[in-house]
This record gives sequence, structure tokens and C-alpha cells, in this order.
Amino acid sequence: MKVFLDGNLVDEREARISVFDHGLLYGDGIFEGIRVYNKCVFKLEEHLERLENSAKAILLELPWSRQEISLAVCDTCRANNITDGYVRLVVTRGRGTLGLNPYKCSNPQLIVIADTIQLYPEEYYSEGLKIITVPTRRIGPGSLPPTIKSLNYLNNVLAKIEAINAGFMEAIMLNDQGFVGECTGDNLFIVQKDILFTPPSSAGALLGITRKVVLDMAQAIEIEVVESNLTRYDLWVSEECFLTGTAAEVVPVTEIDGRKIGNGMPGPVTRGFMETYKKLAIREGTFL
Ligand code: PXG
Repeated sequence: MKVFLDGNLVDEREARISVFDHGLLYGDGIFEGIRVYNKCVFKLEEHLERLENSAKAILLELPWSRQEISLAVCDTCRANNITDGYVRLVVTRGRGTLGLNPYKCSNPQLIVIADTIQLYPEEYYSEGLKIITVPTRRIGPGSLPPTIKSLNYLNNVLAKIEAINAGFMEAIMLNDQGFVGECTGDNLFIVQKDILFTPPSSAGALLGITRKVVLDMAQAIEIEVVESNLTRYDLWVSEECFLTGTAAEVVPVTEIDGRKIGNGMPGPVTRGFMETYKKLAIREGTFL
């Protein structure tokens, strides 16, 4: 496999990063996960815009133009013959000294990995996921804005471990106020009385690209959308629930904390979004 590193496409075995890179030493960096459908990169501009915002928020000056990064993504996909796959774009703070000071770092590193994607088992989409709330709370916006897609995922990793150890695939993370934030790598939606609800970023949600696609689809079909604080109770008594993410796309949830959601099967609103999303994903995108 060829990966893009430091301006070149190199064999993955030759792709080396300094042990003094603060991306490794302190998780000081940012990333994006992007899908390729049918030789087209889905929502590339949106991902690059979010990357730029993440960089700005952590005072990391990107030494590459958006066009250069875009080219690196497309070149890496082409070099690996990716027609359908997943692109992991990572920007690290670069090589520095021991100690947190990012101003001692130079040469941020741009890494692009383009691979095929391991999709979730089909039964999750037909039967729905069973998920639970876990003890680990989402880091509050006052500590780390959830809108920054940073390389610090330990908070989410701990929550994921708790879910897996309890026999579940995915975890709901609450914020310090006890409101629903999101899942470990997906945003969360519920449907109640024909209204679509999702937590705002102030509650701890990443502003997901897939979340935005769903919000736009809802607007197009005139489903009312409310971004508001949600409690576990709101989830338990919801008629429908689903998760969104670049890898998962739109995945139904049919059980939360042992409570059946709706009739225990994916509901009509969720199924509508799943279908429309699939159609959009293969129709739109930046051609490789
Ligand atoms: N919340 C979090 C915390 C995420 O990391 C999403 C929501 C969904 O956002 P998008 O923009 O994908 O609709 C994410 C998504 C990876 C990886 O390994 C990426 C994510 C999550 C887990 C793993 O590339 N990002």
C-alpha cells in the first residue's frame, strides 16, 4: 500500500514519523475520515473545511493549500486503486522536543492513508444496533471543543471499551450535565412525533459531515429539526433512533439501555434517510 507522507507517495513500510512528533507524544494533531464511493470522494470540501477549522482552533498553521491537500487525497486513492474506500487524513504538529510547547515543533506532517473499508455487518442495518450509556463522560466544550477533530480520542476509546466489555458495539456518551453528547464515533438522532432531534455541539457533539447531510435531507422533505439537549429518558421513549458517521453512514438503533425503541425494528423515517443517503453518496462527490 502507498501512503502519502511529507509530500510523497511512499510504500507503507517506508512511511516513517519521528518519535518526537507531538502527534505521537501528546496527541497534538487533527484528522478526518472520508469516504470514497464509486471513484468519487464524498463531501471532500466539507471535510477539508472542517480540517482547516480544527487546525485554526489548535493554532496549527497548515503549510498546504486546500488544493494541495485535496490533490494528496486524490493521488493517494489513485495510487492504491481505490474505487470504494476510506481515507484517513492526519495532520500532526510535527517534530518537537520533549515537553508540551507546540511552538518548538516544526514541519507539521500530512499523512493520507487510503484503504478499503470494513463495513459494519449487514444485520446492524436491517435489525438495528443495541447500544448502552456508559459511565465515561464526554469531555466538556470548556475543556476541549467537541468540534475539533483532534488526535485525542482516549475519552472515546474509554467509552468504547466500556460498551464492548458490557457486550455492546457502541456507547452513548453523556456530558457533565448528564445530557446526551454523542456516541464514540457517531452522532445520534431521535425521532419523536414527526420531529427530528439531535444534540447541539454545545452538548458535546462533533459537527459531523453525515449529521449535516441528514439535517439537509430532513429540510428537503420538510421534517422539522430541533437541535436541543436530550436526556437518556428522551432516548428511551423515542419512536426512532439512529446514528450517523462517515464509516457507519446511517445506522438504526433499536435498543437503548435495555429499552426497546419503537416496535424494536428500524422505523420509517430512519429507513428513508438510510436509502436517500446511499443514493446521494453514489451520485455526488469529487471525481478521482
Ligand atoms: N463523532 C465523533 C466523535 C467522530 O469521531 C463522528 C461523530 C461522525 O462524523 P462524520 O463527519 O464522520 O459524519 C465522528 C467521525 C477513524 C474514525 O478512524 C473517524 C471517526 C470516528 C471514529 C473513527 O477514521 N469520525
